[in-house]
Amino acid sequence: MIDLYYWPTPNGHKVTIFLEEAGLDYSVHPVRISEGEQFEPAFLKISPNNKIPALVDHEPADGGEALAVFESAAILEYLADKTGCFLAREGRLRYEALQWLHWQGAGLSPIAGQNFHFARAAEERIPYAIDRFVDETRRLFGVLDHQLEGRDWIAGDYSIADMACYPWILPWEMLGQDLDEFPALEVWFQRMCARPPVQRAYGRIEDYPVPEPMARMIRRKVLGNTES
Ligand SMILES: N[C@@H](CCC(=O)N[C@@H](CS)C(=O)NCC(=O)O)C(=O)O
Repeated sequence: MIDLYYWPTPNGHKVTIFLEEAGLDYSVHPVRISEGEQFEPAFLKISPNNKIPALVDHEPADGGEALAVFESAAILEYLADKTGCFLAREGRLRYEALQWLHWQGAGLSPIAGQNFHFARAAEERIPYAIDRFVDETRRLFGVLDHQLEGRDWIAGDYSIADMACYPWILPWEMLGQDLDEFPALEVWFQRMCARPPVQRAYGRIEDYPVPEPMARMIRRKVLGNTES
């Protein structure tokens, strides 16, 4: 059994997508990050950087004691290696997927996160910061669009690279972007939205107090709810 420490944010969705795709048994432990639960000592033992997602695997592949893993990219790599799914075990395709996994971990996710913060969450409006992160998000969307030209998935077969990038492409309007400018990215995005495990992962939002603009957007784009 896997214990997942989670809140329905883009970094949280990356892991529920994998768990749903692989059909693994998991139990969700909500960490209310807006209420400071990520700073509780018990959680810090699992995730010392005070962030979700994190997991504890009670049946690790080496048969040893329960194993805790934090950082969404590390979790995806761990689960892929454990199950043998969604990441080549060796060879070039493994490194192709890993480079895009790390590209999103070092670039797309933190830049999009800062974009979201300065454009939508910060109390003070700082045009320089907003412009910087919106422009850099646009550049990164362009890089991924270019990679997807002539490909169904980011790196060979469907992989943890796709699962990791998707949650930060999904809120493109909130990030000041227009997917019409990125045709290959848009087609890939629709391909991701159509996957039932992705829809199951995002269906979890109904059990959480996800703020309305975000919840409406997820219902419309992923869950196919035309009324919201
Ligand atoms: N690099 C980390 C980022 C995780 C992250 O930023 N998590 C946010 C939610 S999306 C969080 O837990 N924030 C709480 C805090 O910073 O105190 C990962 O990919 O797992």
